[in-house]
Amino acid sequence: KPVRPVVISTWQHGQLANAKAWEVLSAGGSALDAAEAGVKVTEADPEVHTVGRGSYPDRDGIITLDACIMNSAGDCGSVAAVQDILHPISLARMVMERTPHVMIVGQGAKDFALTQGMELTELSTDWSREVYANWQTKNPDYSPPINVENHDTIGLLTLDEKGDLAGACTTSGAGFKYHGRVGDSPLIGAGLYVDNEIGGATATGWGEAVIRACGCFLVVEFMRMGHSPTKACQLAVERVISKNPDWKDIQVGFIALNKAGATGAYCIQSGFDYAVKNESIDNEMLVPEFKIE
Ligand code: SD4
Repeated sequence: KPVRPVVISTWQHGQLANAKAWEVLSAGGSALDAAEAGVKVTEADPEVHTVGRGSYPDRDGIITLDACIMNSAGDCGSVAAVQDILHPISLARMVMERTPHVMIVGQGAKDFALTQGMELTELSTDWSREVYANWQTKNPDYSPPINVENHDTIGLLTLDEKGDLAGACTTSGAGFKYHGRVGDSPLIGAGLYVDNEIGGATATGWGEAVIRACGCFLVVEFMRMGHSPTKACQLAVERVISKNPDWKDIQVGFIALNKAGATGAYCIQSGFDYAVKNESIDNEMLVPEFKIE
């Protein structure tokens, strides 16, 4: 009998992404198509300043994007530090489906996009130019911003009516990062991981801390050991904490979805929320448990 579909995604912008993903799932679409369609909404929205067009630039004033995608067969595709591409998630899917590779970065990713018929898009907006000008005057000596507001990735996980799982993750990364810096979000196992036998997980927050712990792979492995999605996210956050002495100054959050359709999340500190849409939760914002106030 058909499985009840589920969509879960990070932050407030997850609601619009979930609505789109749900449309795809309700029409019998695949988890993969739903995940891609969902996060494309966020990528195209210039009001979301941490994903796609109209994002925070890097410290050279350039918007560079990271994204990855994974399907139920365990295939994955990823792009990092890519410029002038409106939908890095679709480009990541093309890497997965049309090349023998998993990850293509920088100029190579942009060149590949052009060969696949994608067009270049101006990603800067008046807002992103202004925020950069302000940042330059206030930060003559650069130091990376540690916490929260300027890095709200969208990670989205789907379960379709066939019972297959998929996930997508896309971001402009940490605001005012070094040019060429790559975070966790396009790294399979760090910012996203899906194992169709077990479940999927995706991350948000300070990517360097997530990478050190192989965060999302770890969440899935904890689910494999029998833990609930919430408990698995908690255990992974505890691992992140143990590997990052500065953990009190950073945010890291995980969300997870298991094969049975159960969802959960956990984060280091308050301030993170996520959106769930399934047969009983109508795209509500939920607040995970966290380690410290
Ligand atoms: C990064 N993890 O590039 C991303 C940013 C993010 O919520 O998730 N923000 O480090």
